[in-house]
Amino acid sequence: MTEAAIGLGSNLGDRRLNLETALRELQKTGGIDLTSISSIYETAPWGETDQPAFLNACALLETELTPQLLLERCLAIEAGMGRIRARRWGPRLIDLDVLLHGVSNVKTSTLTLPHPEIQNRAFVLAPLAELAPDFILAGSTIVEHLAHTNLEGVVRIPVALELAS
Ligand code: PH2
Ligand code: MG
Ligand code: MG
Repeated sequence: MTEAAIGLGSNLGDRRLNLETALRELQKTGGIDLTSISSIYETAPWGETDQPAFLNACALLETELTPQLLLERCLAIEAGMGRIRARRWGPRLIDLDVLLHGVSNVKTSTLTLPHPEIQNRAFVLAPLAELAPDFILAGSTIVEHLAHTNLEGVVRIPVALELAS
């Protein structure tokens, strides 16, 4: 079993329900055991700023799946929930990004691990710092990266994600 981290985001529809549905789908997957879920953060859109605010969160899981199979499962959950891929960085019902898979370093045409943008994105660092504060990425821990990040527009929501259906 390998510990992996997933980043979740939604800025269309019932955003919290979308995050919860995706987490339930992950949990139902053979070879995946969710172990912890971060707080939810409401975050200003990054990249393309003319779109609704996101809810972001992170989850840790224990998995028997390879990085590629975990990615494929995430993409299948997104598609099953009705995500339509329109613009890069545009609005989305659900986005599931594989952030970390143990200490794997992967670089294929479809997947790079660790996710190359973790340390540049406050909406990933804030939730991930709750779950993996001491994980070292590019020579610094997640909390150290977070300390050097502008947290403007990143607000922790004091309501936990609910997995029970
Ligand atoms: N995801 C994007 C583009 N911009 N901005 C925020 N705040 N949160 C996201 O999850 C996000 C984004 C593309 O995946
Ligand atoms: Mg993303
Ligand atoms: Mg994605």
